[in-house]
Amino acid sequence: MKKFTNVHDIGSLKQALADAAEIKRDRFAMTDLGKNRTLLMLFFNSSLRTRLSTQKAAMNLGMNVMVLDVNQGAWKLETERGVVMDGDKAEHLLEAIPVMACYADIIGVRSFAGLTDKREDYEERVLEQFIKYSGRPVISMEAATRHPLQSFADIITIEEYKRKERPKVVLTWAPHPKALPQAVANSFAEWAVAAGYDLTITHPHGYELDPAFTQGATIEYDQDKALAGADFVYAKNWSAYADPDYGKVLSTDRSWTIDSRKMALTDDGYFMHCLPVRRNMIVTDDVIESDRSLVIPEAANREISAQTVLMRMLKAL
Ligand code: AN0
Ligand code: CP
Repeated sequence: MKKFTNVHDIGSLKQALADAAEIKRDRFAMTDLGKNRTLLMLFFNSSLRTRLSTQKAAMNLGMNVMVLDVNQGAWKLETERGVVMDGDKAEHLLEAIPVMACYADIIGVRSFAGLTDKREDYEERVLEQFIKYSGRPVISMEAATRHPLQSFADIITIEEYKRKERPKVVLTWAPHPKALPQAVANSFAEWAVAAGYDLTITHPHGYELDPAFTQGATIEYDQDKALAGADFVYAKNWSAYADPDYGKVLSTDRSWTIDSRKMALTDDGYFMHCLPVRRNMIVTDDVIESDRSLVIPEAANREISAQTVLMRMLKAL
């Protein structure tokens, strides 16, 4: 595997889930595979889970790991070609990428959507430059439009907890004070459809996602109706996608917060969120602390999704 940026890069999802299950049974079965191989993880944005779980996955495979926080200690990087670099950015990505590639066998990149220029975000300009100019396998550790390591971990988790072959999965928008990317929601929808789940997406008017990600899902604007009979409730905030409001917060309506009344509409459903989560905005304390909450198993499966991807990349080196 030369890149991991979306569900299609993984090939057969069924096979990927089988590989993940095998890794989960014994995550130390391949401690020699990554010997003398180096993973470079590059963060343009903050992270807790992605940083730790991906590093742990690499260590399980015997890899060496280097982590660079671009905004803390590295030169600030210009990402657009043709810019007169007379501002605060001291280095261009077009030099930085091949330099970093000299030191790494696999490169992971986190680069969120800027949420000001929709075209720039949806063309994945930063991630695509890494793919094009590094000559190394590239892993998206959340890019502008998708978060595939998270979605893969979410699907692994649903497979572990589902009680029927084709569960009803509800992706619901929930309020948040700041503008967040659509990446987690886009990606979850893409993977849930690929997994063959009965997916319903619910959000206030104005929060429609890019239809490229939601084909195969049912859109229901009434959150209570959407939640009826759900096996899994996947909450997430995202900012508006549609023009002219791209990247804006249109609502912080807390009637969309997932609470115990809403969970009671489900079929004894599980609560999911990728974390980090703002309690009592996205979800109430009692729901996230309940025995139906899968937020910790999801986070634990981030190690498994990352190790599955790294294993495949190492085998293809
Ligand atoms: C990020 C997002 O919504 O994309 C990362 C989630 C994994 N969340 C925040 O910035 C709070
Ligand atoms: N879920 C997730 O990707 O978390 P981090 O932003 O902490 O890495």
